[in-house]
Amino acid sequence: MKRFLTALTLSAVVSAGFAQEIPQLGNVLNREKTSLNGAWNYIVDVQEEGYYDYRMNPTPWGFFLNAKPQRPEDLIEYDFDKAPQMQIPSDWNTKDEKLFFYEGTLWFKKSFNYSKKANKRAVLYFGAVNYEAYVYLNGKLLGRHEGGFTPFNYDVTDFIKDGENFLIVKVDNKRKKANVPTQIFDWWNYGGITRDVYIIETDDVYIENYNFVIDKTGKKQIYFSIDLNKNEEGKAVQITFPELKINRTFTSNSDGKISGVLKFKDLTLWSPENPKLYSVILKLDESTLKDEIGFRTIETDGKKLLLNGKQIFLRGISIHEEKTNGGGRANSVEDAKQLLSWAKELGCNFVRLAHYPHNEFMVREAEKEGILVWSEIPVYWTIDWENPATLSNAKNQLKDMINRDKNRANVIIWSIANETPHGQTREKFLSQLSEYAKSLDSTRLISMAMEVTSAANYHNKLQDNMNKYVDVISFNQYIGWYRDVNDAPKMTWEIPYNKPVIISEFGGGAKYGYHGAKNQRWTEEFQENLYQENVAMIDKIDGLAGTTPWILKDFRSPRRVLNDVQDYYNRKGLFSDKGEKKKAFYVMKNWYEKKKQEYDKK
Ligand code: GCB
Repeated sequence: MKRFLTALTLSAVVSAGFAQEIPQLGNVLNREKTSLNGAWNYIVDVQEEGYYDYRMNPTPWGFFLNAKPQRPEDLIEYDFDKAPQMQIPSDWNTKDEKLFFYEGTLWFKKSFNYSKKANKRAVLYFGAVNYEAYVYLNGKLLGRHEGGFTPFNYDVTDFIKDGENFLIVKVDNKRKKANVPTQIFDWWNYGGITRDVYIIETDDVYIENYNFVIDKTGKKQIYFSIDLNKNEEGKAVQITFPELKINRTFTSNSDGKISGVLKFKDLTLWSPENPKLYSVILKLDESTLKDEIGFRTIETDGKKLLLNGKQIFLRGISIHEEKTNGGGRANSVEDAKQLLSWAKELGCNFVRLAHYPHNEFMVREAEKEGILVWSEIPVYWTIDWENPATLSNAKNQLKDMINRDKNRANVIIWSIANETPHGQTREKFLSQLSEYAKSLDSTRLISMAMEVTSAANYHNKLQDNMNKYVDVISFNQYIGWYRDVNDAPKMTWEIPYNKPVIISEFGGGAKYGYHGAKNQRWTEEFQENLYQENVAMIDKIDGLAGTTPWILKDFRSPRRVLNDVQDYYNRKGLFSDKGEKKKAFYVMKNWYEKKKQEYDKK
């Protein structure tokens, strides 16, 4: 028998226990916490039976209740405890072969024991869930989150119990026009709880986030700001940088904020050559929060890019967040180390983390290893420019990306889009994103991957009205792949803006181990020749400040269907998906060695 639902009971169920998502907590990795990673049960729910009744109305009897038959005659057509398990964090596509191409809904359940700590708050944190999540604790809805690559958290102090608890997450990665990214994109739509899940234990009043930045004018001082979770006046926060001999205490204003200046005698700036980080300890009441902070400046001077006041060339590579062997979402320190070690072998001092914010391990590991970062939101190709909900979603993802990584010295560029089609609605949308990014963080550079729109008579002119909204002009070009490689030597370039230029993509595909003539598509020789022609061509571009060729390694994409060659991999990697180096790797490596020598002499 189907159960019918009145409007009254539905609203009662949905609103019962609805907890607001709270502002993102910074520096989660160094907070006191309990991990909820590990085995979770999952149910594949193609028609969202666990959410909608047979009239497509949300049902109060959904899977989030984790119901069990109470009497022999009870009908309950699901049982999490009999459902298979999956290790979290992960993507379902590579964890269950039946789900390789699946895009839709899965329900995840984790039962766990918890002992409530006296006078502590409990904050439930997700590093990322792709794409949409409904989160329920002990049968009560905490909230809905949209966007697959940024963290979110709920205050669950009043929902979590001493003893047995169950957490249920409905995850849906169906493609939709209004989403960010939208329906089409050239990477695998890995679904699931793809990053870590924690319960963070905090005091009632805690440090929500903070920021430390060095003075650009060369004065020996650090500007800082600290946000408390509550608007409490007079809370004292002690800031200690032991190595810099800084130990000061400040008190919050009535908005629960503290800002000020810290003077120091001398410090070593963070740089790729010497990625110096300083320990900082923030103490509020009896709780301490530690971090490692680096200081550097990044600015432009006409077409020059200056790191710590000195001209730099960004020897970069684009990277997708995918594991190095067998694919799947990369989500651990080990994954980050592996990917970055390949970038270092190539001679890189810079990575473009395409096309969405990567996990925090990746950014922190790169910081430790002296690798600069371009971080991006998935405003990619044909976004639904006129939809206000799409804009606010993009803004949220931008805010969450910046809030998570604003203390990382290696992040120098926030990218707000990739290869978007020109037009007024796009300009309105992107200019708002750019202004928003600047309002959140005025210490970094803004860019976006643009395209060359006119290339008559081998003359490439970059014309994009968004030029005034970026600090660095970046563009993608595929001469040799989507256009004849023999055109490369004839090409001239005009970038009519007085700003540094990054070639944010160039490249072409090759299947590792496939050899032949240099005009034979998919051979390593074809790709090698393409790279030779490209580096010779782009070296002549006025104001060139860096490149991030496409891409470090072959990555999965549903758009790449050619059997025996692509097999659902985009083959533009310099490494194969298994980590074998293709011939083009050495072309790029040699060119980067040359560029390094050229800039070391400056
Ligand atoms: C691009 C996109 C990138 C694709 C690449 C390709 O311009 O930005 O996401 O994967 O081209 O391989 O065509």
